[in-house]
Amino acid sequence: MTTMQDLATPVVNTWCPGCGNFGLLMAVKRAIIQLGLNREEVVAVAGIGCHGKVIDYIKTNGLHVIHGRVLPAATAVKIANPELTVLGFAGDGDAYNIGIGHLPHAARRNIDLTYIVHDNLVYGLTTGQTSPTSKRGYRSKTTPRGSFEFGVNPLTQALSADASFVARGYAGDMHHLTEIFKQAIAHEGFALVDVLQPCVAWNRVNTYDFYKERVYKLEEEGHDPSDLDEAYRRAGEWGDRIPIGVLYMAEREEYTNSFPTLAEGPLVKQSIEGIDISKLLREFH
Ligand SMILES: Cc1ncc(C[n+]2csc(CCOP(=O)(O)OP(=O)(O)O)c2C)c(N)n1
Ligand code: SF4
Ligand SMILES: [Mg+2]
Repeated sequence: MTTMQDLATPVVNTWCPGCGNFGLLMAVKRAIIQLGLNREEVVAVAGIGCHGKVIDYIKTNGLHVIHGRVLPAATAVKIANPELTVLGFAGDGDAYNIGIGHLPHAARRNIDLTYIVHDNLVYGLTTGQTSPTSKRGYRSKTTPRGSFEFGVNPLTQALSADASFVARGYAGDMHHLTEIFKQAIAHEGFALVDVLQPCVAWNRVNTYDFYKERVYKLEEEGHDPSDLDEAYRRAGEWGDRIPIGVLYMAEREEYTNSFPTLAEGPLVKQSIEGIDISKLLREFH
């Protein structure tokens, strides 16, 4: 049985006091423990940004990749060994700017990954620039007169890419977020969990107070996650009311289950005896 102690690391945490990442991290740990996962069988893949430090603070396998490339790296890990639980951690800049091209492909493949986006609606690590999810009118050092672009809506993006699991969580409600993570990890296929994660250092608009007044739980309003039309409608809500919970969930064939090379088991367990890779290696000389 995995415990909180097992998942602790000796690394000093450098997130700002009060950062929403703390609630998110705790919810991930609780989900791993409550699902009975072994830390040796979990791989956390993280991008570059404040969010990326998450893998320093959780004792599972960890892979810190370049900005925007969480999904390709996580996909490779899952293909190499589908027996692993693969969690991708990205920022809103990471996932929806430089990395957005990977989202529809992971979604249409329905590869069994849980993609957790720390959505603070700002570039945190690089000191507060406007991000792709920043709302129109958002003022920062890169948009001092207010952004005149409309923000990306991650939920409608994922729905239109045929993602089989789409959810939004809130880092200020750790218990609720834990339940969402548990469902996302248990879901056999690609799962996006966009997490509203207050950045107390730079984002003075989307604060804990802002969300406290607005978030409501989908399940408390009888939302049916199998209803795609309704999922789209709820995904469009932002303003006085912001939904959190599972918007959409569907059963669909998972990618590695139909991957021909994996029919004989995970690649890492297949014998490479008698396979000549010298020609391939020469290409890298
Ligand atoms: C290819 C590349 N482009 C740009 C950067 C610079 N950079 C580092 S983190 C970052 C954005 C961070 O914002 P986000 O992804 O939202 O993460 P947060 O810090 O908010 O968690 C950028 C642009 C980089 N490291 N690599
Ligand atoms: S800059 Fe923002 S996102 Fe980064 S650690 Fe500080 S509060 Fe958190
Ligand atoms: Mg960010």
